[in-house]
Order: sequence, then structure tokens, then C-alpha cells
Amino acid sequence: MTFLRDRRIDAEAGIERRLPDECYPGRADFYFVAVVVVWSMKTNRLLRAAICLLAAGSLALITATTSAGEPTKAIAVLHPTKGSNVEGIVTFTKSGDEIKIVADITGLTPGMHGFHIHEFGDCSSPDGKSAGGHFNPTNNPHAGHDVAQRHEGDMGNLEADSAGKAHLELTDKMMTMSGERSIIGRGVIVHEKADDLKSQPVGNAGARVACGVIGIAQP
Ligand SMILES: [Cu+2]
Ligand SMILES: [Zn+2]
Repeated sequence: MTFLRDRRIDAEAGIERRLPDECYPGRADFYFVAVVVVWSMKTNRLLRAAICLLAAGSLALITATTSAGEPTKAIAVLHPTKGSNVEGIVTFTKSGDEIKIVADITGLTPGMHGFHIHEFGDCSSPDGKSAGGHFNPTNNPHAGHDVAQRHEGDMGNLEADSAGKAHLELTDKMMTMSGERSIIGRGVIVHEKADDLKSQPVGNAGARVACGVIGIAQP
């Protein structure tokens, strides 16, 4: 029994010796490990450099989009709708948390004319109706510009003089030039009649006599 057990132990020891033999590192194995370590260190350094570059690039991109993301000036060039001679320019200039609106319109009949930002920057239809309804992202009722609860696009009335010219300056705190409520790409409409500032949904201002699209202007 002792002999058998010894042989078994020898056999097991033999097996144990044979199996680890394949795993014993020779000199070449140490060189291999050294090469792998040096290579991985270099790789890590490269990876670190790449990560730093990516981070710096992302940061630069974020900075650039943050500063360039919100335009500071926008402009709409208004063209006459079919049968109209009304045209002009409206600028929107950001100043702090306000937007200053300056409108210079010609070809009007003397008196008041509804003046709004409409939902779509689409002046393709001859009557300007392709610009849709008043721009109203906050789902408020139609009102005058000086009312807190109003369409974002409600700019009240332009008042034309006897020569048919209107000049209007407004300061707005509701409009933005970025995000979901941005006025960029919307339409500007001048109406045939006065906006009564209360009739829903558009102030009963009649036909559309000029239409323009709000675009980003050179600051
Ligand atoms: Cu309108
Ligand atoms: Zn409105």
C-alpha cells in the first residue's frame, strides 16, 4: 500500500511538475513581458495624450458653441405680398437679457398695422399665409406687446405716417435667439389693418401685406 501510495504521489508529483513546466518563464519570457510593459506604458501615454487632446477639443467645441450658439443679432427683410407695396427691414439685437427690435417699413397706408412674428419662416404663398399663425410657443392668448401673457410673436402695431412710413423701436424680454423658443427662422408679418390687441387668435388685423424671414445677422 505504501509503495502504491508513493508511486501515486510520484505520479501526481510528476504530473504537477510536467504541467507547471510549460508555464515556467524562460529568459525570452521576461524579455517578452518587459516589451509588453514598455509597450503598454507607451500606449497608455499615447492614450493619455489622446484623451487630453479629445478633452481639450471638446472643451474648445463647448466654449465655441456656447459663445457662438446664441446669435446676438438677427434680421428680417420684408417683401410685399401680392398686390402690396409694403416692404422694410426689422432687426433684432440682443442686449443682456433683452432684445431690441427696430423696424423700418414703407409703402403702408397711414395709420396702425398689426405687426407680428409668425410661426413659420415661409413667405412662399402670395398672401403670406404660409407663415402660419402667431408664434406662440408658450400657448398664451393673443395680446399687445406690453402684456405679460401674450404670444411671443406679438409686437403690437406699427404706426405709419402720412407718407406710409413706419418706424418702431421695442424692447422685448420674452424673445430668445436660441432653443425651442428661438425667433430665428420664424416669419415677420405686417398686416393691412390695426391689431386690436385682444381679438383671438390674431387681433383681427386683416390681410398680410409684407412677409420676411428672421435670419442670423452679422453682429
Ligand atoms: Cu400677424
Ligand atoms: Zn398674437
